[in-house]
Order: sequence, then structure tokens, then C-alpha cells
Amino acid sequence: HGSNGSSDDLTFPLEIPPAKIRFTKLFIGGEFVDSVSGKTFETIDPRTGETIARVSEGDKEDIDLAVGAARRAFDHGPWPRLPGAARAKIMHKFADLIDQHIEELATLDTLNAGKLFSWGKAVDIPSVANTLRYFAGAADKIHGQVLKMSRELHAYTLLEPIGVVGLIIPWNFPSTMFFVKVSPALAAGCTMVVKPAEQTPLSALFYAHLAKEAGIPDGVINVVSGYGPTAGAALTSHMNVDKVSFTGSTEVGRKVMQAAAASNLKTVSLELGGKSPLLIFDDADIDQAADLALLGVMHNKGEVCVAGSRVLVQEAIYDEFVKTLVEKAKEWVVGDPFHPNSRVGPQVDKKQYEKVMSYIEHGKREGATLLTGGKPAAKKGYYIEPTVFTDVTEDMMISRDEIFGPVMALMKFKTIEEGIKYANNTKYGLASGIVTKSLDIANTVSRSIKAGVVWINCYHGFDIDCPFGGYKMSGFGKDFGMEALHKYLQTKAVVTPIYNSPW
Ligand code: TXE
Repeated sequence: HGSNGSSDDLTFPLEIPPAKIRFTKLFIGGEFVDSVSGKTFETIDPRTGETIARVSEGDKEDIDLAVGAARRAFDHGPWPRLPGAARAKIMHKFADLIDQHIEELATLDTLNAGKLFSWGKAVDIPSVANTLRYFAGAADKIHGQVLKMSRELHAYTLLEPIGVVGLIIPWNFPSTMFFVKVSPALAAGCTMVVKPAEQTPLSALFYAHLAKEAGIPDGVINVVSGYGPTAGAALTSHMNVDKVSFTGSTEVGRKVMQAAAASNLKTVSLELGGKSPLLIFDDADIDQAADLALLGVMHNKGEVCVAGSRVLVQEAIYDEFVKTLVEKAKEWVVGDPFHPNSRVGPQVDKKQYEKVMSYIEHGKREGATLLTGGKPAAKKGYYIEPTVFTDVTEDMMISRDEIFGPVMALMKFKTIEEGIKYANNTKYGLASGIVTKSLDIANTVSRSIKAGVVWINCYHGFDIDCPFGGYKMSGFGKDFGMEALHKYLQTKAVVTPIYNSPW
């Protein structure tokens, strides 16, 4: 089993748990069906680059069928009309079924996305079941307000499900992203068409099967696997879709908004890229800071929208911090994601692998100093060594662009004001972190950073109850928390005169 920096002793694949791929067809109107064209596409194992299975390739015609099924289920089906408690009961059953299949589901995400199996089993999959339970708990507590009007009118608001929603999800957290969108939409009473990322369709199709088993009525959840420019684009420009919730790149987020504007003005929420700063101040515990910095950007091999990819360190501790960081980087062992000791698996596919390697080359060419890593970590598969650059300046591509890999850009700052200025010098605003013992610094900086979340003395501090979403070009609209539920609801005002007045 390999360690960071040594590539020859890595043997891949190490342990492949028996995985039978059971679901490879589109799920429309409660049935697994072939695509209209009959076409399929390969889904690959990033540990080897080899094909795992062929999956039905949905396109515009399949999106039409899926939207039709969702429309019928919304306009005529029971789901939006059920009492909230009845929806909740079915959602709880769905969650229980997920709990019964944790290993199989974690295996699919490891095979398909190179994610750590141990993590999937202990964290990702159990927490998607809890996401369902969290929103199930809200399903019978959706209510409007009674309004105090200025005239002799009585009014109240109704919160109604927004309708048919299109959910477009990325490949870096195939299960988490599926349920972060599906769960509040279900609780609200919406029906939906999910378009998983082309790299990672397998768990989404399995969830479709479990949804049916749980008793979610046909047509409420439809899953159309396929590519972005075809199936994804058809969903965003569909005249019968009332809302699209998208997680992916900023570039495609822009296209989603354009398609919504050019079609039926459906509402859109976008969770996009980031280049999140982690600010480490002079008074920080250096060990803790180095651990957080590595966790921030190496977790899930850097394929995390909130990755703390810019680490800004105050000058008095910079040299010592760098020394500690390089030592600790060795703990981030690259290896087969099924192996319990691995902490960094392969990048999701060849395209992402090549993108990350090309940024590493840019970093070197731009004059940053490569402290550690920087090379492929295996002869086969898409493994990259945890990589740290220092002497990075604000104008370099590696400090501006989202790399989406295990690559850290280290910068030095002098004053608090300078730290804040560097932190905010980005088009993105998804996440940020601060390491300090000073309450004054923590308070000042957290109010000055333009980002959707500030983690103080922690990183990746997610919780389903905590709203999550970006500022600036990282998008808008929150996933997680009760704000997420409200994305799938719309407010209707009902007004009547109190007296028999001429109004
Ligand atoms: O993303 P895309 P890609 C960033 C990250 C990564 C880069 C490119 O920097 O390196 O994006 O990754 C669907 N209409 N993030 O190319 O294309 C697509 O099929 C409708 C950050 O994989 O944005 C997939 O389901 N949909 C991000 C989803 O969009 C379209 C997570 C995301 O893929 C479409 C992923 C279109 N025209 C990548 N084109 C995060 N915020 O976490 C594509 N899609």
C-alpha cells in the first residue's frame, strides 16, 4: 500500500467488494426503461479507467417523457395532495431502506467516483438517510401566515409546492447532492426529474428503486441519466418544468440561468464553484492549523465545492507553519479508496485528472514553489499526489481558478486588513475558514468575508440544519436547512373583505 509521494508500491485495484450493478436504465413514471434512442454510455471506475457498466443515455425525448410523468403526478397524482404527515411516513420508510443498503450504496459511489468507501459507509450514506428524515419532519409543518392588513381585509398566505422541479447534480457527492435536493422537494410536495452527473449515475438509479419500494408514487421521482448539453439542457429549457436546482460549475450555472430565461422563466437556484480562503492568524495553534488546512483541500481528493484551496497565513508563523504542513501532508495517503488506510482516492475521471495536472504545470510555470507532491501517484487510474504550492501571488491562475483537486495554494499576509483583502479577492464566495484564538479577530473577519459560510477553528463543518450556499459567483439559494425547503414552495396570498364592503 502506497504512501504520499511514492508511486511504485501502489497496486491498484486493491480490494473490490463484490458489486453487482443492478440498475442501469432510466427511471420514468415508476419503471426502469431504455432510452428512446436505445443508446447507452459507459460509466468508468476511476481507480483503473476501466468500464464498470453501460448505462442508458437519456436525451431530450427521455426528458420529455420524464417531465410528462412528473407533470401528471403533480397535477393529478396523490403526492402534492397528501397530508404532510403521510408524505413524511413514506420518506421515513425511504430513509430506513437506505439504512438497509449502506454497504451497497457506498460501494457504488466508490466504484463510480473514487470516493473513500470507509467514509461513504460511516458518513455519506447514513447522512443522506438523515437528510430525508430531517425534511420529513418539516413536511407536516408547512404553513403560511395570517396577515394584519391596513384595510378592512382579511388575508392569509398559503405555501404551495412549486410544481415539477428539475434537479441537476454533480459527481463529487453523488448521494449527498441527490438527497440535498430530492428531500426538501419531496417534503414540499413537488414532483421531480433528477439528472445525475454522467460520471456517477449508479447510486441515483439505485435510489430510484428504493423510492419505489418505499411507496413514493410513480412519477414523483424520475431519474434520467445522460450528458449535460443534451439531457441537462433539455431539462433547463423545458416549458413544463417550474424550477431548476443546479449544482455544478459556474460556467454551466450561467447556461442554466440563460435557458430558464429563454424558456418559461422558471426559477433557478445555483450552487456553483469556489476558491475558498482559509485564514490562519499569528496566534493560531500551528498543529491544528496545518491539520485544518490539509483537511480543507485534500478531503475527497479536493473535489469539494467548498475546498479551502487558498491558505493565507500571517507572516510571523509562516515558516513554522510550512514546515509542519509538509510533514503532515504525508499523512494524506494516496491509495485505493476501498482500502481503509487510504485518505486520497483517484480523481473522478480523465478530464478532471488532466485539468488538475495542467493547473499543477501552470503553477510551476507561473513561478510558484512546489513544496510537495505535483505528480501522478500511480501508473494506472487517476491518482494525484497531495500537492502544495507556496510563494503564490494573487494574480496566478492557481490562486484564482477552481482547480477541484488536491492542490493547495499558500500565501503570506501581514495585517488583518490585508488578510481580509486577499480572502475577498475572488469572484467566488462559497465558503471560508479562520484559525485564531482571538474572539476579536474571529468576529471582525467573519463579518468582513463575503462568503456563504465562515468556519472558525474548523473546516467542512456541515450540518443538515445549517443553510449552505454561495455569495457572488458561487451562486444563490440555500441547500440544507429550512431555507432549502422554501426553495420548493411558493406563496399564495388569499384576501377577503371582513365586512360586506365594496372592495
Ligand atoms: O461540471 P458541470 P464538470 C466544477 C469543478 C470542475 C468543473 C467542471 O471546478 O472541475 O466544475 O466539472 C450538468 N445544461 N464543479 O464539467 O459540467 C452535468 O451533466 C444543464 C464544481 O463535471 O457543471 C452534471 O450533471 N446541465 C461543482 C452537472 O451539470 C448541464 C461540482 C455538473 O457538471 C449542462 C462539479 C448544460 N448545458 C463541478 N452541462 C460544485 N459546485 O461542487 C453540464 N450539465
